Amino acid sequence: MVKVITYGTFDLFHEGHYRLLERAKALGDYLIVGVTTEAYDKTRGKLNVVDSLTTRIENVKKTGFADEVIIEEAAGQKFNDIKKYHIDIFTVGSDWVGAFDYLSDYCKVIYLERTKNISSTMLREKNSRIQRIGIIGTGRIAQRFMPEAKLVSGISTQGVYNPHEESTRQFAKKWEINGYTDLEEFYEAIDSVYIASPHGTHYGYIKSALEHGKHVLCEKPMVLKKAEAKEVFECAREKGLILFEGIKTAYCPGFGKLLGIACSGTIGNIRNVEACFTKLEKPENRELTDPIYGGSFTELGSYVMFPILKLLGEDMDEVRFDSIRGDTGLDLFTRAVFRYPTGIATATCGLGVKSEGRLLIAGTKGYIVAEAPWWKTSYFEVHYENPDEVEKYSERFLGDGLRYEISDFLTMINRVGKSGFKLTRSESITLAGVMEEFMKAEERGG
Ligand code: C2G
Repeated sequence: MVKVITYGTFDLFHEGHYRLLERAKALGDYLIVGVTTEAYDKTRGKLNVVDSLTTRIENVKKTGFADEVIIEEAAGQKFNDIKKYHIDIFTVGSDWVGAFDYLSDYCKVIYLERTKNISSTMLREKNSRIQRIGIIGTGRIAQRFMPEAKLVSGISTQGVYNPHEESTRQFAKKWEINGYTDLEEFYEAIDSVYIASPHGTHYGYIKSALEHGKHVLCEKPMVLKKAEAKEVFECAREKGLILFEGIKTAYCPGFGKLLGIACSGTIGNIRNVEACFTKLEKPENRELTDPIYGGSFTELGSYVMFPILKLLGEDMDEVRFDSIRGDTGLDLFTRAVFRYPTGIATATCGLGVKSEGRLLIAGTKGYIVAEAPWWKTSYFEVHYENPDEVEKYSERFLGDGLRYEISDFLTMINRVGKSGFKLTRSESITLAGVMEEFMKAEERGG
C-alpha cells in the first residue's frame, strides 16, 4: 500500500485546495492530510486565518479524498510524521518547490502544480471572502509582494500586468501566475490590484483600476499631487471601493505599539520628531535616474513624514526643504523641516548618502527612540530624565512586512474591521500635498 501525506491550512476552502487533495490521493492508496493549528500558523507568520480548525478539518473531510486527518502543531513535525506513519510520498503545491527537499532522504517528495486560477463562479457560489488580486508592475517590490501575499489567508494572487511582454512572461513564470500585457484582460481576471509600478504611473493606474470596479492597494508615494489624491479617494468612495496607500510602517504591529505609547502621555506633550531613513542605491537604478520622479525624497519621504503626521498632526504652519543634489540634478539627500504651533520635526532621507537611521520623539516628560530599521518597527526604548530609567519594548516584525498591509487591505474589503485609522485618507492627501510642494521647490515637471 502506497501512503501519501500532505499538509496545509485549508482556510476558506477553495478549488486550489480541492485539486491538490484530489491529485495527492491519486498518487497512492492512502492519503493522510495534516491540518495546521492556529498556534502553528501564528508561529510560521501566516496572518488572517478565518476558519476555525474544526471547520478546516470538516472541509478537508468533505472532499472524500482524505483517509485520515491529523493536526500539524509545530515546525519539524513533518519529519516525525513520515517515520510514524510509514509514509512513501510527501506532497505539497509547487509554491513550495525546494522547501521540503530535506524530507527526500526519508520518502519521495513531489511538488504538484499549484492552481493558478480560483474561478469567479466558484467564489460567487461558495465564498466571497477570497480576493483574487493582480499586480501591476514586475519590479523589486512586486517580487517581494508574492511571498508575503502567500502568507495572508484569503488572498489569491492570480495575475500580473506589465505592458513589457518579456518582463511579464518572466515574472509570471517564476511565480506561477498568469501574465497579461492587455489591461482589460487583466482586470477581467481579478477583484483587486496591487500597484507596484513606477511612481509616475500610479495616478493613471489607480483611476483605471477604480473605473473597472477594482479595490486598490498602491505602493507609496500613492500620488504626488494633492488634487490627484483627493480625486482618487473621492472616486473610490463613490464606487464603494477600498483605496489604500501602502506605507508598510503604518500597518506593522510594532509601530502601532510605539504610537500607542507616544500618544498615551507617557513622554508628555510631543515637541519634536526626528525621522531619518537613508540607503545607498546603485547610481544606475531608476530611483537615481528618473529625472522627474527619482531622488531620495520621492523614494523615502513617505516613511519619514509618516510618523511626523501621526504624532504632530496635519496642521503644520510651514514645511521647508533642503537638498543636496548629485550629478543628475536629483536629490541624494533631503531634509524637510516641519514647523507646528507647538513643535518642530525633521524628515531626513538619503539615497546616495548614508546616515544613522533613527526615529526620535521628544516630549515634555521623556523621549522615545527607535533605531534603524525603525520603519520595520521591532524594538524601541522610552527614556526619562533619570538615565537609569529605560523601558524597552519589542514586537515581532515578520518577513518583509508587506503582509500586514495586505492583511489590513483584505480586512477593509471584507468590512470586518476598521483599520483605516492606521493611515487615514486625510493623511495620505496631506502626504501627497507635501510631495507636491517638494516637487515645486525642485522645479520638477510631471
Ligand atoms: N494550493 C494550490 N493552489 C492554490 C492554493 C493552494 O495547489 N491556488 C495548495 C498549496 O500548495 C498547499 C495546499 O494547497 O499544498 C494547502 O494550501 P494552504 O492552505 O495555503 O497551506 P500552506 O500554507 O501552503 O501549508 O505545513 C503546512 C504546509 O507547509 C503547507
